[in-house]
Amino acid sequence: MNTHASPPVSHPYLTGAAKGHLIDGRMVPSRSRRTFATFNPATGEKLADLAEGSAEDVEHAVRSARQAFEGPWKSFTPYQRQALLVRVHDLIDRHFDELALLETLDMGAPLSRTKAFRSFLLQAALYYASQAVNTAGETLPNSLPGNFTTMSIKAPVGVIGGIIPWNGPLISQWWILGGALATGCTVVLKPAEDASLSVLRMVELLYEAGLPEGVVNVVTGYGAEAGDALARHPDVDRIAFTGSTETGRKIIEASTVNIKRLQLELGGKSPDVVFADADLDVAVPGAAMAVFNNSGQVCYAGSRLFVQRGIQAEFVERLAAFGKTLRVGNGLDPTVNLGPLISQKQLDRVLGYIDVATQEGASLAAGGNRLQGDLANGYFIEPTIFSGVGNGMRIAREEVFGPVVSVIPFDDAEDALRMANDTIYGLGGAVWTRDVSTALRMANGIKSGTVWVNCYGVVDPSVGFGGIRMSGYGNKGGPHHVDAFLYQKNVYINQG
Ligand code: TXE
Repeated sequence: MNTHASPPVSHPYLTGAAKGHLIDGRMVPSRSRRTFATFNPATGEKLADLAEGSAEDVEHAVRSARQAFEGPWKSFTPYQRQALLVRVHDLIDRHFDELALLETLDMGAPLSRTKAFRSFLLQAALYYASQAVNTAGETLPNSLPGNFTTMSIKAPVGVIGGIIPWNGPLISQWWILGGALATGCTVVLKPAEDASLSVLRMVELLYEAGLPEGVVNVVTGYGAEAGDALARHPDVDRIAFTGSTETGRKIIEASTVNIKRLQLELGGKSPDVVFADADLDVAVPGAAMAVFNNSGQVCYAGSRLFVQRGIQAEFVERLAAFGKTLRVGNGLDPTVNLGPLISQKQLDRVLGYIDVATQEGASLAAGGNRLQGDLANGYFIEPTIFSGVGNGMRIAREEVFGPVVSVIPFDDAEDALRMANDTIYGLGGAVWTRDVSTALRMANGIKSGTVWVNCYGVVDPSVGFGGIRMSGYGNKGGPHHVDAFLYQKNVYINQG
């Protein structure tokens, strides 16, 4: 199951002086000159030093974004923004292997996973290019006395603050960049301190494609300082955030300074429901990868696996057998399926939950250990399966964010729905069945922003996804997503 191949790699980011923030189209050091290191979670080795952002750097970046918004970017026509996004598409295509390599080194996801993002990113760039010329307002009827023409026009909301998590920055940043570039907004991105490299590189490519200076800026650094300063900044009009529910709450509080618009995608504890009539040849690997993908570091991971009682024993056995086929190791090896967790902090968190589950009486059916030997310097955990879990146990209620699945038995659709919805979250969810009415009943009944039927985790930029309840609000992707970067201005024209 383990592999530790670590081929030598080189990239300009991995040598030389500390990388700066990207402000006004240029790499600049922190005003404080402070730096921090970013590490490879597969080996524990330092990859690069990055500029540590403070409120002063955020101020600099927001000023640059505001000037660009009011300046050269304002005169870009929709066609010019569309053409720019098409050029960005071509550059992503050309540089994809490099972007994927940086992502794998920085946050550990195996190349086998990051490379699969190629088509997603290319589609996203073209999808948002199509949206650049698709932001029409409306003429509206009115019953006013006299001769009035009334209409709504759509205007860009202004400067967007994008706070990005570490579990997939290559894609995450596009939920912000795409909408902003399509609509004429400008951006300050604050990538996660654990994984900033692919964000810096992507934004360099935007400038190579001809983006005017200051339209997209990146301030690297820690959440409590740089992230908080961005969320609090009075000249930022909207925050797009993906991360923990706890930080989401802080961002809501900080945003009250100037009543910012918000899109928040937070934690989850998504239900994945397998009925006895499901095609198990599809459902077993599907349900396994619903939670093991990216070593469980996925917001909509199907971490509560409800299995109909009659097939539970067989299902757990097959799940464990499938888990054994997964290769865990350094993601530079193209045959690896699962990489490390991002950090010691996340490793401690996941191991802590494994202990709690055992203490609460769940049965460990597979895994449960940190990998040792050649992989001991990285943060690797075996794919872990708990069976006999109760929906009230902490392992079934709190987001683990690791390759840990809780198998919970259910009797019928009503029972499954009751437990599926007994959570504070509402991000993803799935049903595996051959019966159309069962599928529809669950799709209608599961309270979450997305429900998958006989599949898990597929996301298309033109459809998108988002959460409800404590998983946040606002869509990422789809036409309504682009709308969130625009505000509606109602115009009344008195024609006398
Ligand atoms: O998240 P944080 P962490 C969940 C997951 C994980 C847990 C903790 O359960 O185990 O969160 O991860 C920035 N103001 N998710 O600690 O802190 C931070 O720098 C402004 C789910 O990494 O939410 C980073 O850029 N920004 C998730 C981003 O917020 C702040 C993805 C996310 O970090 C800030 C990641 C502040 N006060 C974690 N504090 C998902 N939904 O996919 C931190 N940040």
